[in-house]
Amino acid sequence: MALSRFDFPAGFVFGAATAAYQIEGAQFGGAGPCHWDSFAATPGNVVRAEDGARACDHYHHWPADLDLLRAANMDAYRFSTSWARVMPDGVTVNPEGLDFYDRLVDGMLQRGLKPFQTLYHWELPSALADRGGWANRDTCFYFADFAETITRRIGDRVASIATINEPWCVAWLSHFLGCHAPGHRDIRAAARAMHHILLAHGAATQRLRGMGQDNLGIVLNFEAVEAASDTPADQAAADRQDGIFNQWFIQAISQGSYPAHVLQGLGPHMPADWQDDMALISQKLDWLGVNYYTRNIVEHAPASAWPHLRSVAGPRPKTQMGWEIYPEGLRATLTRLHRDYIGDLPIYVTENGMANADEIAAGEIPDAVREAFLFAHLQATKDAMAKGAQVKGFFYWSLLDNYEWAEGYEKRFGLVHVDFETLARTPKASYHAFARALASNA
Ligand code: IFM
Repeated sequence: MALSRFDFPAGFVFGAATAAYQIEGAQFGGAGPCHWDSFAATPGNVVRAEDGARACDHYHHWPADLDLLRAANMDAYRFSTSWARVMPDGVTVNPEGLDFYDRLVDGMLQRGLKPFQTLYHWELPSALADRGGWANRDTCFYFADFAETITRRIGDRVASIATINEPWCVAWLSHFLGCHAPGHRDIRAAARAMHHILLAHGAATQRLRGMGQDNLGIVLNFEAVEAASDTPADQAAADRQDGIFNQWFIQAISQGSYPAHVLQGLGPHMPADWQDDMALISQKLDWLGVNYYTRNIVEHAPASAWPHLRSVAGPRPKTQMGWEIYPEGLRATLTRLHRDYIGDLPIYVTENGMANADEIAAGEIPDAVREAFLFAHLQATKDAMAKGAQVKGFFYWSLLDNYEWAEGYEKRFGLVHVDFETLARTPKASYHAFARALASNA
């Protein structure tokens, strides 16, 4: 039998997540250009060169979108506030941007939804990208200014604030692998971004604490890393991947250090005196956000440069992204964090979901595969809680089909289908199943 909210402790928070650039429509409301606009405008970076100019036009459809959350019996909405909307050149305030988030937060409260805000979900203003973006230390302190500005406007009404969404994507995926904006493939830029994104988190957290703001956290992504074989070479490759993806950020935040086996590769490229920043990076947090999607099976790649590794496909069914469906990895991630890093610090599963090639048939979208995915991961969350992990909430990614970054609009993660021509929203079968599970008489 499917789980319901009554299988979780009273007060456990259920919701869905989105991010500004992926849904709002960057052309509206005086938002400035961000590095995703220029990345998408460069041939070969994004499927069909699509960008977030219109996206789901949530900028104008937000009341109906919030109604969808409420009608699904959700308790909370995880959203992000775009830096480029609030400060189009990274430093100068756009009053229209502040007004938009003010209305949005009030709209959540009017519907009984707790606002879970994320400050940085990847819209780096182009003016700051021009000055080196996350490879430039100054960006961290401009970010703290942005954090202060938006918090002065809506901080009195949000339930929680996350500084950064998925530092691994901001730093490694975007500066080493070159898959996301700004599309660099450069180990020196990557090492700097790996450190500066954490410094930005630290600087913003310190600033917000100084203003008396509480319930501050960060959202990290984790994957279930496994070695392709038990050879020492493959085991060591898996260890390096685990170090870069899973250990680097949480070890810095919880212990004030970086994993030694990752520093072997990144050390020569790190910014000067990085050790001096570790106290700021590892200051107290109120909660940790965990995004989990899949397993990554890794083998040694002898002919390539450090970190000498590549991924191989796993045997399980895959999502539309090609990501292997592996719910037990979520249980293992949550229990590992509790056991090895954060003890009883509250955890929220801030993202978990799957892309599927959904199609409408007679007004219905029978995405049984997503329903099974969702409930398997809720069960994995519950299993981790039984082992002591202090999980306090779960957010499905995503409320709406949206702009899936380098994949454009092709990959559909939503509980709600979006027709990108007409912008019509149609709840899928998984939306209805989640709504039933969250009903107070479920
Ligand atoms: O769409 C993204 C989101 O922006 C960050 N986490 C992963 C999702 C799926 O790729």
